[in-house]
Amino acid sequence: MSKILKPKDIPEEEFILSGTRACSGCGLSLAYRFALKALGKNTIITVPASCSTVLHGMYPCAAVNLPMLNTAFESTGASASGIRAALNILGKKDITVLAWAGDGGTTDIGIQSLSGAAERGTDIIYACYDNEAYMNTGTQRSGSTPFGAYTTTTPSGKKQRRKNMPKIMAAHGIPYVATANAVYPIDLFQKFRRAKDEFKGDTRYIHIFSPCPPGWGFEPQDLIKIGKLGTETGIWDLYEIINGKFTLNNITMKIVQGKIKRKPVVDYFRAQKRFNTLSNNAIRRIQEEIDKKFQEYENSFA
Ligand SMILES: Cc1ncc(C[n+]2csc(CCOP(=O)(O)OP(=O)(O)O)c2C)c(N)n1
Ligand code: SF4
Ligand SMILES: [Mg+2]
Repeated sequence: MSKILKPKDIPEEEFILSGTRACSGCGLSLAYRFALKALGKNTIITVPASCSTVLHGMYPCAAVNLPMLNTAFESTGASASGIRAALNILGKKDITVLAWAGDGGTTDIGIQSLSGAAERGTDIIYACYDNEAYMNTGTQRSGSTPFGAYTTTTPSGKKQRRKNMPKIMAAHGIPYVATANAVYPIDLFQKFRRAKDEFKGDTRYIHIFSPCPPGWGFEPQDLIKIGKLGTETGIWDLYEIINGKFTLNNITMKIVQGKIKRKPVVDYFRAQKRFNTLSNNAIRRIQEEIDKKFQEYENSFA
């Protein structure tokens, strides 16, 4: 990534007002705050049914100080495409259209309209904040719930692997795909800025790791600790895919370069109640997979 920003480079202007209805310690709220700071006031947002609609509050009030359209669960890509088309007819090409959706709304029910928008190269930024389940409706499994996680529909732990949604989006040939982590807000800010300024005119996709205290089973004050463990253990990697070229960033790159020591995955799993049924054997197997992935990274980047 180009120049690394410092906290003083982040604008003070806020687009989320105080008093949202999100839970304490919500990763989604933190990510949203910094994404909107990066995009600025010339932005229209569209959001499907999700915790984000809860965060926004009930009509006629809204916790977000920008134009925002609620849309049906499956329709975020289509809704963003429609807003873009209307703005283009009005000659307002400088306005950014942000689609902001959860993992259920993105990897499951909304994947068709997102895929269509990306195939058309629609000029939007689509962000999936991934709390790894259907949280708004009480923690049901999604296509992005990781192996072994408890949800109300996987009471003994999910038996399947998650979808790799960023790679699915990269396969559409769009120019900018990135991952981010809510607890690294400067990295996240920089990726939204980059998407806005450097790749305008095409579909851009950012997938954000967004820890959720009630859904994952940790205390709200541990948001930053849990979020960091996700990346420090190699479970959630930070990368960009720019015009098809894959690059690691930030903590993940530092681990690969040997500047930071990678932590064992057991630290991440044992800090969350949702993994209570994950056996030690399963954790060992996941550790081996992560080690293998990092060996491949080292072969390419170290
Ligand atoms: C067609 C349809 N099916 C089901 C629902 C109920 N519903 C509303 S939000 C939601 C879960 C959303 O999960 P996700 O997209 O991951 O966002 P999160 O709540 O986790 O932020 C569901 C199932 C709906 N609104 N519309
Ligand atoms: S359930 Fe999780 S994602 Fe939803 S508002 Fe609460 S902390 Fe945030
Ligand atoms: Mg979710």
